[in-house]
Amino acid sequence: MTERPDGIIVLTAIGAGLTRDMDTFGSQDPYCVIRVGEREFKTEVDEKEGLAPKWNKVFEIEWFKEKVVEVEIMDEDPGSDDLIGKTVI
Ligand SMILES: [Ca+2]
Ligand SMILES: [Ca+2]
Repeated sequence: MTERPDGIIVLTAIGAGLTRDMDTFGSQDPYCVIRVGEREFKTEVDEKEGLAPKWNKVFEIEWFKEKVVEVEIMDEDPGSDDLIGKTVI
C-alpha cells in the first residue's frame, strides 16, 4: 500500500550558527540533512563558512503526521562525516 502524505511542508535551510568545529585543521564543511522516514534531503556543503554556514535551500517535503522531521547538521569529511548537531521538529 502506498502511503498518502498528510500534507506538504516547505522547509528552508537558511543557515546555522554553530558553536562546534569538527575539523582540527581548517574550517569544517557543514551541510544540512532533513530526514522524514526513509526520505532524505540534503543541502550543498558550505565549505567556506565554518561556524556560520549559509545554504538558502528550499525543500518541499511530503509530510506524514506520524513521522518526525529530523534535522542534522553534518561536517563533510573524507571517509565518514561528523555529526555537528541534531534536532527534531
Ligand atoms: Ca571533521
Ligand atoms: Ca570536514
